[in-house]
Amino acid sequence: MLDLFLIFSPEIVRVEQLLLMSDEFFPDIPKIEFEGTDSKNPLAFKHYDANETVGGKTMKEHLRFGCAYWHTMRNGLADPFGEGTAERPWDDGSNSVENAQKRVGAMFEFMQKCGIEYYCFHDRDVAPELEDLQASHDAFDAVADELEKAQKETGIKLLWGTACLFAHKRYNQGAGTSPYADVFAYGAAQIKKAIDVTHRLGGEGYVFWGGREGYATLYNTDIGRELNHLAALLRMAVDYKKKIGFTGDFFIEPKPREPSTHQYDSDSAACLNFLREHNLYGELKLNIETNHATLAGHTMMHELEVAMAANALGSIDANTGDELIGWDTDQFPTNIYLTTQIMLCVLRMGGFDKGGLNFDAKCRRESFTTEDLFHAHIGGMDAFARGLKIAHAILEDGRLEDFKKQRYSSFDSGIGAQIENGEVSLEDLEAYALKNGEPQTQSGRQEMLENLINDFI
Ligand code: XUL
Ligand code: CO
Repeated sequence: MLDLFLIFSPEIVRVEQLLLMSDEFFPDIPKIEFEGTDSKNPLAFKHYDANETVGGKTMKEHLRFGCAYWHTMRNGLADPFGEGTAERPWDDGSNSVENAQKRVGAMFEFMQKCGIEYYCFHDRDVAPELEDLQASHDAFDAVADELEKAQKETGIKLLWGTACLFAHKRYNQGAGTSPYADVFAYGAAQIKKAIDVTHRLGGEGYVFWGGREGYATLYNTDIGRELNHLAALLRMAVDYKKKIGFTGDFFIEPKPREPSTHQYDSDSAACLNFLREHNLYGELKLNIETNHATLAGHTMMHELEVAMAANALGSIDANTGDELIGWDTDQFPTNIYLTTQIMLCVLRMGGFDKGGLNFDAKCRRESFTTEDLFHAHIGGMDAFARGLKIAHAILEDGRLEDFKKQRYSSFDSGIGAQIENGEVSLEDLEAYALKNGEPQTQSGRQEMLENLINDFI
């Protein structure tokens, strides 16, 4: 179900009576404060206290929340069966640079009021695509001037930028994997410009998500050639990054399908294999999104653990999907088990370096007011604050990690250590097994460990 295709043609409902001659875009909403668990105020944090310390770091340092420009500013909340419903009074619905520049004010006021310190964008969410590439580049620069000013005024930083290589009709058969070399070149030009602007704005990272880097039918597709092209594009981007001295991280974002029938970066394992095969391992880390994991038939924890095992977890697109609907619903994360599992991974990794928790999430079509944007982000931030505290408590307690360590302890010494160190052959192990007799195993204690997690929730 093509959700994203609608994101970039927002049908913003104009509510004329709400148009205010004021600098404030959200005049009725105060700055969101932490009020604690006794508070009944829906516009307050109950758990997220930015400066509260958890295990030697403040919550905001641990969580590094990011706000997605495309959902917060550009998503009209249309669905495949109906037009957009979102009330965004500041938006005149036009494709003008002035309208794009005005949105910057709304975005930054929103983030300031929520206490969100990072944001993420696609080139085409912040600035319009105009009649030709040069005009689009110029529009992007003009909006970047506003973004730069707003960043300076507020201290809000860019978590990552990216290029939208999936919405325009030229990318109908892909960008880096398009069978048309001129489309490949156009996509490369857009990436170059988006890296330039991300660099200029001090971005911590840059994301590659290829919604159309895959196929709809194999009858017309040369997979080997397409993958080589995609790798060539990423290699050029890596070279360019080094050339201009951009020190942010590059992230690749797995998703199995939607809008493509099959997307090459389908899950963590496929991305890692692709990076290794094309000598790009180490140059790009992974940006893992919960709803994409679900679509891939994995849990979020699975995707994170696979990335972490390869030392390649970079950042997280924090959202969730509706298990019944079955497409990328990009909902705000409110499930405490989910946020606990995510934060267990993040803490065990030693925290984010340049990544963060970007809310790649939108309000439901039914939740069309500007106030709903606040409820949605407050809920996500509180859910992650709880996940952080719970995960920290579980790790402090130590029983979960000790159990896992103990489970593998036969590899810490003796024959196990020799196996891990590559010191034994099949013949050696045959001799060992003949002598050793039938091996013993112990319970995996899944239910006990699930109960242990519940004790902390
Ligand atoms: C699409 C998606 C994208 C990427 C950036 O499902 O997640 O918004 O995060 O292109
Ligand atoms: Co995403």
